Formats: sequence, structure tokens, C-alpha cells
Amino acid sequence: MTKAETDCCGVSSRQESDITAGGTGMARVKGQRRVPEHAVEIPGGRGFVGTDQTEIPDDGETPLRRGKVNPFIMSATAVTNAEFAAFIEATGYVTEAEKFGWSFVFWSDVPASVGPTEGVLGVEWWRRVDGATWRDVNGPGTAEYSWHPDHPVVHMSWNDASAYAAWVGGRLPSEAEWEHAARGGLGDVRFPWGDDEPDDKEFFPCNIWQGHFPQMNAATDGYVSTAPAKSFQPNGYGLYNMVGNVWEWSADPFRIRSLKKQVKARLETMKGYYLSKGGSFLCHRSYCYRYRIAARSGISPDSTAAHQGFRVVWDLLSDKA
Ligand SMILES: [Cu+2]
Repeated sequence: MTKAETDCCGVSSRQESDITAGGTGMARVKGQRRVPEHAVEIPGGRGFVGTDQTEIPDDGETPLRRGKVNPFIMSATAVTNAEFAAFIEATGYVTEAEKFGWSFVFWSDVPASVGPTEGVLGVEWWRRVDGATWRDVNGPGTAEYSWHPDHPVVHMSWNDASAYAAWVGGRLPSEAEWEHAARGGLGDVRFPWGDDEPDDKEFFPCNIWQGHFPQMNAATDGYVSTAPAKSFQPNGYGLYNMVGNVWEWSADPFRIRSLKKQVKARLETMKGYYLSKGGSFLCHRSYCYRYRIAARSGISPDSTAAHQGFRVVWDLLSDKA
């Protein structure tokens, strides 16, 4: 099994398309605290992580466990294009998709003008597109129709996300914080709204795939690719699109507590990878059931794709500080 085959709707590394990854050259920008108005306070408590009703055991979803989570502040939405543009304008930061000169775009979003592209073994719907960036989302010259200020910023590497988080004086959430926040006070539930399954017909609580993947995108939920960061119903803590829409980076290295030989072997190939949560607009129960809170994905920190974003958390300031 190749790495790509284990990661249905995602690509886990740049190296899979025969590209030699260079240094990441991350430009850390020391920031003041820039907490957006939409940010919400997440209460602390004994948060749930994982599940006992696993769907993809080899991803390390089990067991269900509990641990203390301190209260923190979280952006109510994934970081938007408008917010990221302010960061670029202020700092001149160059994203990794720009440094490498390419990123992964879903096949049906690649414009004809791009010409033939290379795919990724096992996940051929991901095409390597030269010049695809956070602004030219689908490739060179596509910003005019593919870039929307209120949509989540995409083509974000872990290094890009960390640089932005530092600039706003925050950080990426741990898995425990992300799951605790996503549960919105509901406890051991499958989704941010509870346990009801999206059904492709009437119940559309988030932006995922409808139709036959990857050929036919029915977009019955209203969105072919990303939806505005503030769309669908927020969860109990006021957080939007914790699952579906775009994958969100966490601060945690990707680890799996499994003794199975094949899982251990796979982990060996994923050294230095980071954990991503929440699934994306490409997930569907039939082949990539990762829009569940407990679902997980491991990706190399310099990888980028058109469904990878992030959100930021801030520690509460102590009164004495
Ligand atoms: Cu998926």
C-alpha cells in the first residue's frame, strides 16, 4: 500500500509526485495579539478525544479518552482569504506553494488553460498545478473567479499556518483542544451537531461531497468546492465548519498508538508529519469518512492542496500579566 492510498481525499506528501522537497525556510514573524472579532472563548473542562466507535482504525481514532483542557480562545471560522491577505501585505511572507512553484488542485477545478498535469498515484484526482497558490487557487490567472475574500484560505502548509498563527500572536490548536472545541459541549458525539448523518438528500449540515467521487460532483449542499468560512449552522460554541469545507492543521505531530505491524510501518514513512483534522469538501462517507470529529490525517509540514486550511487559537491572558 502506498502512502497515498491510505489518505483517500488527501495527499500526504509532496514527494509522491517525484518532487524533491527542499528546505522550508519558514519566516517566523513575531506578532502582537490580533484576535479577530469573531473569535469565541472555549470553556475548559475534561475534554473528549477520539472515539470507541472507530470507522478508520488505522488512522488512530481509538480509544475514546478524556483529558483536562484549559479554556482558550478560538477563531470562529477557518482563517479567511481576507485575513491571510492582511498578513501577506504586512509581512511580505511567501507561502510554500509559491516557493515550490506548485500545489495540488482537484482535477475538475483545473482550468483547460493549464494543459496536461501529473497526478498522484492512488489519488489521481489530485493534480500538480504549477502556479497554484493561495490566491490563484486553481492555477495561474484563476484568482478572479476562484478567490473569495470570505472563503477559507487554502494551499496552506503547516509551516504557512504556523507563521500566520505567530503573526496574530496565537498558535495552532492541539488535537485535544480542536476536538473539545468541535464537540461544542455535546460530549462524545460523532459530529459538531450531534450524531445525525448527512444523507446526501435533505440533511446538509456541512460542506462535503455529494455524487459519485471523484467523477461527478452533485454539489447538492450548494458548494462545488469551498464554502464561505461562515456558512452552515455554528456548533454549540459558535464555531463554523469544524468539519467539512477545509482540513485544519493542528499543532500536534502525527502519532498513532497502534501495535499493528502495518500501521507501524506506515508511521515510519510519516516521520515529521503533522496532524490535520476536520475533513474537507471532498469527503464522503463512501470513501473518505473523515468529516467526523475523531477522524485524523497525517501530512508533511510542507505539503499544500486546495482543501487545506487552518484556524488559530489564543491562550487566555492572565489578569496578572
Ligand atoms: Cu476526506
